[in-house]
Amino acid sequence: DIRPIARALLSVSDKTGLVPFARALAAKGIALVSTGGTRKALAEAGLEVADVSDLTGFPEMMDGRVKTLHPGVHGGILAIRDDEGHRASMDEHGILPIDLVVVNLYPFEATVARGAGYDDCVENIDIGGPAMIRAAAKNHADVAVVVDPSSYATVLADLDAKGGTTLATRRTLAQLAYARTATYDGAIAAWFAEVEAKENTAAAAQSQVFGGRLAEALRYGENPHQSAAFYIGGPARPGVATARQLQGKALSYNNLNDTDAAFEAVAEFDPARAPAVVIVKHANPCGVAEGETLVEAYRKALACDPTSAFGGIVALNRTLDAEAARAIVDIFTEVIVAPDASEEAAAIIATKKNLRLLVTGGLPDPRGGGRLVKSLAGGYLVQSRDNAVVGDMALKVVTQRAPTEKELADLAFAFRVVKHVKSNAIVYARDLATVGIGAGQMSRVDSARIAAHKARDAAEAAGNAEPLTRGSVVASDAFFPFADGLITAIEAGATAVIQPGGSIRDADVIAAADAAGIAMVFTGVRHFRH
Ligand code: 93A
Repeated sequence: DIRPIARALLSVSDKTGLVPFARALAAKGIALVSTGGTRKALAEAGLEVADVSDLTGFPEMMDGRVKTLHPGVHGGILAIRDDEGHRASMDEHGILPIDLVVVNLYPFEATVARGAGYDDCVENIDIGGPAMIRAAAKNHADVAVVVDPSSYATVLADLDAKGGTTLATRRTLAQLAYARTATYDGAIAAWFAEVEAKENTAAAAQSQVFGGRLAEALRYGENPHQSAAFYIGGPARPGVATARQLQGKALSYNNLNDTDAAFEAVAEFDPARAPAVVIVKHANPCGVAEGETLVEAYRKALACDPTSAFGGIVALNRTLDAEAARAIVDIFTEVIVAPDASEEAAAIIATKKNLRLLVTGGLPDPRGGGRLVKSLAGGYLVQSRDNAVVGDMALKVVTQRAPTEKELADLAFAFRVVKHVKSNAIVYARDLATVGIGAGQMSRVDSARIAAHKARDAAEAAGNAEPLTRGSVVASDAFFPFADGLITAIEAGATAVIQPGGSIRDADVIAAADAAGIAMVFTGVRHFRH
């Protein structure tokens, strides 16, 4: 059971003790074959060494991923020497027997340990090395395998004593070989597990912020070059997350965002009191109204800014009925969202294939809690919902004139709406309908002007002599820092004002109101929304 060694294949990453070992082998007349780096080390030491490409007829390729994976190598290792058929195959294909395989593997464990990146770790997964090691160990009847420099002495001792390796040595070496490849694969598996665990932790950390699970990958984000997804989470509230889509195209990122804005706004209006409709464009209301019926509320909301309402989102606080459905399909609308829809209404909407109809089963509670998340570079801002409701506020009359009952109703209505308009927000309202909305300006006076300007445009379009702001009330989401914004509103025709108050110039602003004979109330609560 002694096997002499005529040819040794050496392919090692750890080159410790390599040269003296190879020199000792060469001194015994053993032919040496090596892969690139190993061959170079041996040749530099003055040893004669063939290249593994002499056995394969192929160069090392693909950045070394394929160098020994070839029958010229594996046939030479796996051939059973006293099997006639195996010998015939070797002869036929010019395969030379390899009697000693000396391989230690790409340093995967060390690469991971030094904190290398993902790709670096993957590239350090040795394929050809373990294949040779396992092949040689399998064929231990004829072949000796060495996986660690600490075994070099064992092999040399056998050669010195017996002129070849003993079966006992080859079996021990085979055992060490499989133990090594098992440990190696174990380390790779453990690394994958760790990578996965890290990713899960990151995902868990994210979902802690979002409190969510992935509901849907979206085609794109706010713009086509942005990727996007919809996560559902947090305390359940009737709305876009829980809605049933009865028909229409898939909702886009902007549709979801706008639909949410519309539905949250319409939820401010108690369905037990009156039907209400909110029309939203680009996350801002462009028309809000209460009416005797839904269709009346819709017509009033639409009249506020019919230009902007084109392609808008319509939210209703009651079950969509046929009359309202007929009015809504009259102009191009992207989405309708309501607690429910009658069969007749759904059939009317069905005539517009692309129009999305969402039913939510209810309205969210405007006083409900919850968290709002906004991301910024490298972090998140988290705040509780703005669940302040004007009906709960202690309104304080600050002018000589108190608002009339009608004005008071419109003031409360306007303040409900202004909460859902991006700051700086100014809302003119009359007869429980918005008649001018100024949103998202950097100065409050500009918002007041824009709202009045839009009201004039709407009046002109409707053929009215006077803008609807004449005799309206006005709401401001935050205090007027100067009298100018208020004066703009007075010039537009507002007769009463609702605002938080709290400016150091409140006295000037109150004086301007008194001078014009208008009524003003302070809420003490601000409704910024950015
Ligand atoms: O990339 S590999 O998996 N593909 C192979 O075909 C292959 N053959 C040997 N890695 C391969 N090896 C490994 O190369 C050996 O296990 C050894 O760790 C290393 C020796 O390469 P060199 O002689 O070029 O330093």
